[in-house]
Amino acid sequence: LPEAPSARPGPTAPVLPPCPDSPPGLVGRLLIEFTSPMPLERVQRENPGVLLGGRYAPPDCMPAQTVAVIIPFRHREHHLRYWLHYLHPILRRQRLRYGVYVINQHGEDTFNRAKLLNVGFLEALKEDATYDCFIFSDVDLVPMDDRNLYRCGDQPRHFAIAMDKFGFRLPYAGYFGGVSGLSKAQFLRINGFPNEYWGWGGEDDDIFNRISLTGMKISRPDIRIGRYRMIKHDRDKHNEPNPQRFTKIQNTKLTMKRDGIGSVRYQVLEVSRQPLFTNITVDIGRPP
Ligand code: UDH
Repeated sequence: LPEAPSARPGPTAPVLPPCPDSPPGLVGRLLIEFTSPMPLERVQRENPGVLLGGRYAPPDCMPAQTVAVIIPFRHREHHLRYWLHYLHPILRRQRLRYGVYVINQHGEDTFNRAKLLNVGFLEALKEDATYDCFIFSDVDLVPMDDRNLYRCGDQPRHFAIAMDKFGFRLPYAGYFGGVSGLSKAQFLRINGFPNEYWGWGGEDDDIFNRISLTGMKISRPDIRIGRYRMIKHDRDKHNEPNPQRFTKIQNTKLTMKRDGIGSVRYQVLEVSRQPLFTNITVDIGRPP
């Protein structure tokens, strides 16, 4: 493979000042809609500063973190185009150094969101060992306010706290779904995410349990800032609600030691650097 374009300055590049803590040039509340056609060529034209593979670094300052955005994926090309259209400009205004990784589950066996996110963590680090913040985002969720900063803090962060489909409220206190972020150290501390949740539901609650059981607390933005639009869609094929999820989330304390980033098994079938994202197609197996 050719070497990935580096988002870091080379040895001759001038030393940049650190990026400011509150990025100037944010616009606040955004108008988000999913009705205009969104060809990929248009999104590419709008984002000339994004490097091959979906990498970006601010030209004028040095961010404190390097952020890998990980998207679990299968058959949602239409959603991905909207996500790229809205998120690249937002992340750029937030002055982030970042890369976008679409982790595409190969085949038609049951979907496994959390396992794909584990794969994303490992594969992003293989590409760039300097990633120290991981944002895990569903492909159909777009923030409605660019003050919802996609970066990591001293506690795991939940970003998608006020989705339109839940009436712009947190559906329950322990909800950790949709878009979340953990530093590398926080992710490793909880042994990553569970690999054994096949089908829809429960994996986000298991992650919440892992965080609580290791003594960490969830950090969240202001409810007025953490608003999201979800692209409406029907239930996907091969991602039926998992009937085991209710019993499984009772057992996180027992399972988290053996099931996680330390035990994930998969086979990468293809890594392809697209203009606005890196696509990683992976065989993650099937439920036992
Ligand atoms: N995902 C895919 N492909 C799939 C399944 C899931 O890409 O086949 C990814 C995608 O990033 C998605 C995320 O996993 O945003 C979460 O899956 P989901 O969107 O199915 O979960 P959500 O809770 O929706 O958002 C549940 C089904 C809602 C049906 C409502 C019908 N009105």
